[in-house]
Amino acid sequence: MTQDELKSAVADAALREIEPWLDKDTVLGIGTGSTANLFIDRLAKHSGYFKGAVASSKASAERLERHGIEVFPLNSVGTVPFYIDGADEVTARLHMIKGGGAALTQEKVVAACAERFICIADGSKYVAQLGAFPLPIEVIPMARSYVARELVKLGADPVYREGVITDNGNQIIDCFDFMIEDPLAMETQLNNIVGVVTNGLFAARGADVLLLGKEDGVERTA
Ligand code: ABF
Repeated sequence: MTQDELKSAVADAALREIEPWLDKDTVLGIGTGSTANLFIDRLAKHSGYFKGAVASSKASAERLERHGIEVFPLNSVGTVPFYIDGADEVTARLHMIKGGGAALTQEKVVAACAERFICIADGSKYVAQLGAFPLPIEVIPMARSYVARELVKLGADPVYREGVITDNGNQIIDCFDFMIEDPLAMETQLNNIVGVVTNGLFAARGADVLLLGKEDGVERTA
């Protein structure tokens, strides 16, 4: 199976997971990236069965709207029953690195407002330890150099993601060579650096359900 076929399989599985809970008042939290896009495309076929969505990026909001799915501001919705999104890396404890697509802050906010976070990922994203994928950090632009120096002190090799401006008008630093032994502790430590808006570790609020696409089918962990 190709990586795209594995992503399609988990998008289908996520739809099956939430289908019984959809009703005319349901507003879903929707993530960003190629796996989330496949889920959005499937969701479009069920658009009469739920109210709409909150999106974690402009790109996802546009894709939802193109499918005729109404997009609501998070502030008007409060909480969402499900947040469905991909990951760059995920562990057996359902901790993740996210933000390869630079949407980590809004992803973390919508995830925080979700009763259940369903992570959908192809098998290549499954790791024993987080960190081979460079950890993204969203920073306020004027703090970029300061934050980078602090990241070096923590053992990372920070690289400015040139040319990328987030939906919030900020910049991204990617931390290379930064294997993470304790994701919970590191998430807090990174949040404590002044100028950091969000870091891409999702451990304090990890996923509740992982749907992992493998050659022999979709593996569900909860
Ligand atoms: C989002 O999409 C991100 O947090 C992560 O960076 C990415 C996963 O990418 P893809 O689904 O394209 O593999 O969920």
